[in-house]
Amino acid sequence: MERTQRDARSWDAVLGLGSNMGDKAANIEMAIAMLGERSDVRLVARSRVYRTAPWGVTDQDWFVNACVSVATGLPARELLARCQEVEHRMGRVRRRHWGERVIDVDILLYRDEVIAEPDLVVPHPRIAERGFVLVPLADVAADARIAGRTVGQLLDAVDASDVVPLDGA
Ligand code: PH2
Ligand code: MG
Ligand code: MG
Repeated sequence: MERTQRDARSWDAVLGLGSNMGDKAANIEMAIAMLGERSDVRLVARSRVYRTAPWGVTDQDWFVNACVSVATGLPARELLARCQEVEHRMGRVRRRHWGERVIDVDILLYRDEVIAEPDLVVPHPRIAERGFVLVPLADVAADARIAGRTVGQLLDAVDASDVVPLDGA
């Protein structure tokens, strides 16, 4: 995880993580550790960890959000299975759409591929609307392009005032 975001091609995918139940920050750390457990997914860089206001369904507790970039030879679908395995092992229970969860691991970007399948849409379809995704994503992949605009440009266009580093940095 020593490399930084300087070289966008240092990663194959960027994953978004979120938690708003239990020890949220510890859940994010555990998920990151689990994602890097096997040698076929290597952590390249990680974002800061943010406290974020709930988006979409607002009658729920605040979230902790972060991103990691990974190098992997796994196809996107196998990487998705790995993300879901981490969610399952951490005891994720599906309650309501956009609702509370112990951990959520989403594929935000997979190389420069566009994937549109019923259960896998990459780039993640709502990145451009979500400060809680764009702020950590900009930490690891500010120059990545989504539909012709860079992550940094997308971030400039949203109000991210409710996305605050947990460590106060
Ligand atoms: N995830 C959602 C819905 N709303 N809000 C925040 N702040 N963070 C999330 O990770 C999040 C959310 C559905 O995936
Ligand atoms: Mg998800
Ligand atoms: Mg999500």
